[in-house]
Amino acid sequence: MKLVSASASPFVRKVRVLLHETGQTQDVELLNVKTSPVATAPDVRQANPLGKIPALIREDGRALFDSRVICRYLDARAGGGLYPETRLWDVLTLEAIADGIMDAAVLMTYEARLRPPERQDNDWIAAQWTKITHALDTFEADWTAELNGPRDMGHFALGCALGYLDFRHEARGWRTGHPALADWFVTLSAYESMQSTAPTD
Ligand code: 99T
Repeated sequence: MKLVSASASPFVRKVRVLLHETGQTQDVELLNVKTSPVATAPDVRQANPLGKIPALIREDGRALFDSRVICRYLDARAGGGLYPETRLWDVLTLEAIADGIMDAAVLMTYEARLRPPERQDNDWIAAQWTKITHALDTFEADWTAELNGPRDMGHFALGCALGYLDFRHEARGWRTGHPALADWFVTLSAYESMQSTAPTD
């Protein structure tokens, strides 16, 4: 199988972390691309009509996307147990919030990188950051028990989201006001799967 990838992408990182955690890194070749919403790489367009990464090209040539579908597929393939039935709806909700943080943070990145300064909308950027801080507040207040329980895909997705905030938006200082989450992230970041998938440009 081939994973259409870029090492800066937190969505791709989720899949790569899952491959490590479930012992499948040898089964998937990374096909690294340079792509953006305004210059979609041909390999990306061919694999995913929405022009987004990750996409997983399976052995029969058919592609899977998006990252949540790929993660569920690969976890099921390996019997990885990262989506435990007994906590499934919490795990999926946690992953959805983590993905939402990534969506907002990636939109902020694109606004700053792809638009000329005079067309950037600071109110819109601030609104994206507000979504992120509300999500972080929710984790700090309501998710401690789940986050300190057995590891699941929701945890790794949140780790990838926080790692992306450090990678692209470090100056905003997400740790301020979120000390429990910051401590939790230190522990999660020590996993080999997280260490070996740290984002790069
Ligand atoms: O929006 C586009 O056209 C291209 N964007 C992407 O491919 C981003 C790359 S992160 N991926 C997604 O937005 C995937 C979202 C989807 N719901 C999923 O897979 O879960 C690149 C970040 C960076 O370079 O800083």
